[in-house]
Amino acid sequence: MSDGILVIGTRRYSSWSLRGWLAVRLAGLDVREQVIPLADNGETAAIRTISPNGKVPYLEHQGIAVWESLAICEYCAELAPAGLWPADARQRAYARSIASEMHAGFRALRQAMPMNTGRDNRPLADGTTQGIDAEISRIDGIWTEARLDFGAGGPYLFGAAFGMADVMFAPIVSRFLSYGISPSPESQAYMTAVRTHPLVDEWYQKAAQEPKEWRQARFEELA
Ligand SMILES: N[C@@H](CCC(=O)N[C@@H](CS)C(=O)NCC(=O)O)C(=O)O
Repeated sequence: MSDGILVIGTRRYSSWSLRGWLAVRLAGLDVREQVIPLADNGETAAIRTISPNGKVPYLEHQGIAVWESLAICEYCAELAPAGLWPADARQRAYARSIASEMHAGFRALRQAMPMNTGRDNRPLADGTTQGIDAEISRIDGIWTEARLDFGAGGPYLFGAAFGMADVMFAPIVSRFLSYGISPSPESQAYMTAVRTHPLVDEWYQKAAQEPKEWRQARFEELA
């Protein structure tokens, strides 16, 4: 018997689900997974009956309910045997700040470039706006600064450990790869490290196995 359930949406598109799933897997929680195909209109009825905010990811672990990806990250980090936030206070503050910045922001980019794990290196036909470019530049700045200041021990934002800040930015890496965004050399190396992380790769493989009927024209036909 498992300790609960993690409810996620279509892996191909659900960027927030990817964050929750990575956090749960990194913490090693023994929960079963329920994948609910996302509805075309962004209001999936089945999710609304399960999750208090009507969204995925939604976690129930040992009778405790947690929703909102960042809250799930914090819950998992509390339970993780090795720290999923950096041990150093200054680095931890930076990691939490950028994770919160991600959770609350980058709306123009997220709207224009929805996650689609099946799209590879194909820029938007209409190009990007100033607003999107500013967000790309800020993300590139965050990754570059973290890598240069804190990342010496390994390929991730804070070195060897793939932690919660990486979890929060993993779907952005996916978008940059899908839409052919080329940031700084430091950021590009970081993107490769995230994409090839075993858990991220597992997510991509499972996404590729999802039924074709779950695909949505609004994402697939985005030029
Ligand atoms: N702020 C939420 C956002 C979650 C979210 O928007 N999830 C989307 C899927 S990626 C969702 O459940 N949308 C409702 C739907 O498609 O029915 C979080 O951090 O978890």
